[in-house]
Amino acid sequence: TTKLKTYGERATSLPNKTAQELLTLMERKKSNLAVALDVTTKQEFLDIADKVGPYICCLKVSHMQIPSSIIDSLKCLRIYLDVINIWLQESLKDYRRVPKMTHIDILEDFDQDLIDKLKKLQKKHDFIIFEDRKFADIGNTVKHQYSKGIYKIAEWADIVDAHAIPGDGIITGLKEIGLPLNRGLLLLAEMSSKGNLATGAYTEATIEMAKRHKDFVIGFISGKKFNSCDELIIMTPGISLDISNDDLGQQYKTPRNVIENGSDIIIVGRGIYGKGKDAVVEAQRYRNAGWEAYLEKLE
Ligand code: 5FU
Repeated sequence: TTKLKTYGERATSLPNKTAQELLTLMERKKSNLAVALDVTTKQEFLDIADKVGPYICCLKVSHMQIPSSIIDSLKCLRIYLDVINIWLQESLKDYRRVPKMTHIDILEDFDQDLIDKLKKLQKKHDFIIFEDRKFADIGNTVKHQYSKGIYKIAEWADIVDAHAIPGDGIITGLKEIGLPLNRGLLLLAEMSSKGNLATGAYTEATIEMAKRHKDFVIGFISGKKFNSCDELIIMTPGISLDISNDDLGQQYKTPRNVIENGSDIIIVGRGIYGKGKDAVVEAQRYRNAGWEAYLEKLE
């Protein structure tokens, strides 16, 4: 059997700059740990990011919380929209079904301070930022969701992810924005939650889609490596050293379980910052578990 390549050796096998940077910094920091920072206040977010920063290769952000000042503006906007809606209902009596679709994340206001501080922490600790946005719409819509609105995700997130369900257009749309900025995309080929539908033929079709966009798609969210594109990066959520599930369908495996199956990066959330946990102690524990499993695989 041929010897497995190290993260560093694989860095040059991918055309995408973010992928190269990620693999290189994993080797440099000796870490294949990503932290999923699902907390709801800015202070908590920045505190934990600073604490775990030295031990991680990637910080995963989940749809930033909206500050209360913006919620207030949104409430005003909603009243305004309601008025328009009543007017529309009146004027379009013949057309009974007035569409009420919103893309709230295309609104233009955001406190830039959090992003500025996050970028400073990124410089200080040297990690990649992954916004787990899970885009899932047509190319033209996701393009706007990626670059505009409150969050302007493309300006600060090195990596984002997308569902394959809309077809190739979702990648083409995101690519128009992301590629000129050297960003990378992950496709959700599998999910960790109980009863999820990303299996079998869906997973296979997702892999084929990734292969058609190797300049921009750097890998997958999945629990295992896929033989037909083993150079792509596999990031795996649903990781715990202590428990096997939560109350809402999450299913956990250990770092060793998934790295043996070809995962490159373990994504850990509540296992690190959950109730009663010391984030520094846990980040070190998961980082060691992930790195040891990787070294064993290389042998
Ligand atoms: F795509 C996926 C998935 O299939 N499972 C996940 O759990 C994403 N996730 C994310 O990983 C989820 O949204 C959380 O941000 C994180 C797991 O957090 P935990 O606290 O370690 O369960």
